[in-house]
Amino acid sequence: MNFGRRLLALPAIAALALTACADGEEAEETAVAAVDTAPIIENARLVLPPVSGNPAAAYFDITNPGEMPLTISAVGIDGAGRTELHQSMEMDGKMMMEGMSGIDVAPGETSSLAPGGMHVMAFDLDDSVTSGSTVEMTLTFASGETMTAPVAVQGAGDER
Ligand SMILES: [Cu+2]
Repeated sequence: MNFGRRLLALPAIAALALTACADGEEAEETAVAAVDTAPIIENARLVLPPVSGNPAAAYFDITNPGEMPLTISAVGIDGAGRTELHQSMEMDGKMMMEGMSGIDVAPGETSSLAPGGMHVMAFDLDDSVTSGSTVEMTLTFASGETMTAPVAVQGAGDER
């Protein structure tokens, strides 16, 4: 019977897969730490546009409890045809938006996407995305890892 041996072998394989891109001696520690250092998403909301057909904006706070910098490279939102990461800024007295290639979250820090600042612009919203509903967003990190979080859908006039 080598059933028991097989069970013991599984964690070792998992650790190898997780640490494929970590270097050398700290590899095993990194794998263990990864379990406790998943980013924390809070306050996620998608604010519908005042005019139907215009893009919506999603905001959230993300905390990085880990010891390595995190970079969000994309945020997908269920029910949106496509999304872009934007940064709002004032230019010549007008609010403008510019595309961002990624959003950094330093170790131990929280980055906030909020009105007037960074946001996820959601285009081509499905009619099923209505105020009071919940949609799922999927964050993709520069490392290639992904995570999902629920997003509360709010009407244009609701408090952000
Ligand atoms: Cu925008």
